Amino acid sequence: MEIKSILAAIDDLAHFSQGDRGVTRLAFSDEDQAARQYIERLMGEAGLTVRTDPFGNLIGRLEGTDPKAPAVVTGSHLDTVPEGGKYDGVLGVIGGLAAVKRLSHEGPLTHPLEVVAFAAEESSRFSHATMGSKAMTGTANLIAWAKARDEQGISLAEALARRGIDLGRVKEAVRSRDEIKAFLELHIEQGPVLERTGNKIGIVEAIAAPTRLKIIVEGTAGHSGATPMEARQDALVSAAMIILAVQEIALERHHQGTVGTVGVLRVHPNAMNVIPGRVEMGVDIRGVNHESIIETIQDLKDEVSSIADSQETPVAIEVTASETPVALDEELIEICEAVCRELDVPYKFMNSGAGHDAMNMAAVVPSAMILIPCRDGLSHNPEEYVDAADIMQGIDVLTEVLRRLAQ
Ligand code: HGY
Ligand code: MN
Ligand code: MN
Repeated sequence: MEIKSILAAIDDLAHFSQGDRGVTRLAFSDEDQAARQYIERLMGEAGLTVRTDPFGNLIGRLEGTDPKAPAVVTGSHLDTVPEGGKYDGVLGVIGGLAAVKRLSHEGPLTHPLEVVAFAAEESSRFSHATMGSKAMTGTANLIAWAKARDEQGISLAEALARRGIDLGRVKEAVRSRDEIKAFLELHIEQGPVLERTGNKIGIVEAIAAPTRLKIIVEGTAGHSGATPMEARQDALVSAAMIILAVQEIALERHHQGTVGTVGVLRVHPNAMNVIPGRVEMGVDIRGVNHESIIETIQDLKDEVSSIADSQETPVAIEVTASETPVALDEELIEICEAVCRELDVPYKFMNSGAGHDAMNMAAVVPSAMILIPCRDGLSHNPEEYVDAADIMQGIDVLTEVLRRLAQ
């Protein structure tokens, strides 16, 4: 029975993970490689021809009756955040494959169908998000990628070389816009809206894009016991004030859909008896209202400089990513809506707070996203969970939309 094999595949993939809490399958890790090989096998068994592009994107293809017709593409990613869930990204790859398999049993459609497992969608390892789809759409930041290193100091180039991929050839992964007719991504919502409103499908109108900052606070390391309180430049105290400022400033703009998070905090030398001399923070600001994001960043810069002055701890701010929110394709959105209506599936138009490969694909080809609810809106968390019935409903809608686009 189809749902059984889909759930089994999701569970199998969850075993390709490091550690014992949730799923940890970082980009180009051994676990990621094992997951890709697993998907490659499933694609082959489904009768797709499989290739890996010059950046490591895995592409399964089912020919149509017209070999010159542009492909209708679906897919998502297999890599995860540390201690993440087992559905983020995986649902779009397994669900996309299930949809194409269903269509393959009905006989060939005009357009070829493709299922893509994009490489390195999560920024967790190399601090750059959605790298595979950026490589495919020619929007890779090659200068920044050449400098990218993970926590262990392994460069992106080395990590790729271990997989037989040459970073110097990433440009060869670019696909021309006439190769692809449309891109559709099935994904879990990663937030609480669908569950709260009792809808089963989210039709995405716009995808929030991240603006990311690296903030470095320079204090003065000192003896925690012998240094009087009034004689300190404690970098972590300043950092704590900045963290609260991020929250307050983002809360003021919450009504515009802007959110702010400090997800990375590195304290040096991180010793109990040393006043922190230096702190590095990673700040993630998201939203679909570009104006609001710009104002949020400006307010934060003003607040940081006054904290730096009052605490006598100089602060440097580096913008490490500044992507613009993306509106998805109106025609595809209409098709998704028509299919939901015909299948009598309760749906809601919404924005995606999370970033996705569809953001980059939308720059080149008509793209759309359909979301399914996740329990309590939890994601990037070992407790991430979606109902089997919701998975099947998402695949039903995806299959029907793909059919209409490919026939
Ligand atoms: O960070 C994100 O939005 C997603 O997990 N790629
Ligand atoms: Mn994610
Ligand atoms: Mn994802």
